[in-house]
Amino acid sequence: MQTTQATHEEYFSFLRSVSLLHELPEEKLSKIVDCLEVDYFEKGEYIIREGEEGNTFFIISKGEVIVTQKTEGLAEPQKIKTLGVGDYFGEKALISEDVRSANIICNENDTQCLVVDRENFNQMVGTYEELQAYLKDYVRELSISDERRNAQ
Ligand code: WNU
Repeated sequence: MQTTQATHEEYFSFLRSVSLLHELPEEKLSKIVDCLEVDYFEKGEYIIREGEEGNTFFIISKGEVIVTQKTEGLAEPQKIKTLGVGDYFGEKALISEDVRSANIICNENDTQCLVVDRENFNQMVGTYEELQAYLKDYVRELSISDERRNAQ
């Protein structure tokens, strides 16, 4: 997407407020804004489906989503958390080079996500060691909590 100056600044200052990206230099953040897509979702829509391949990372800029996951012995995927503005998701499939490990379902009409593709995600994370280490640790913790929960 080609962002106009006004929206560029809007997304730039929003990304600045996302704790994960706080330490990134301005120039880098500005590049991320240049290569973002903005996606809109309605309540009940699946943004990510467990088991599917995925190549994108999402940051919630408006609204709310829920995270659900298949659990051994239970017919319905179980709700594991709610995410809101400034939260992000979809990093695990990119970092572990695996399929999506949970469902992400829109929980509020007019939810907006900023979407970064794999190539730009790798550039954002790959050149920033601390960010990479932080996300890798986080992803490792997610796998552990999946096991505890008997996720399938
Ligand atoms: C969880 N287990 C699994 C969340 C978001 C970002 C961070 C937690 Cl750094 P994906 C499905 C996405 C997955 C994660 C997200 O769902 N997720 C979880 C869990 O307990 N995934 N397996 N909690 S919210 C969250 C930490 O982003 O990435 O690409 O797609 O597998």
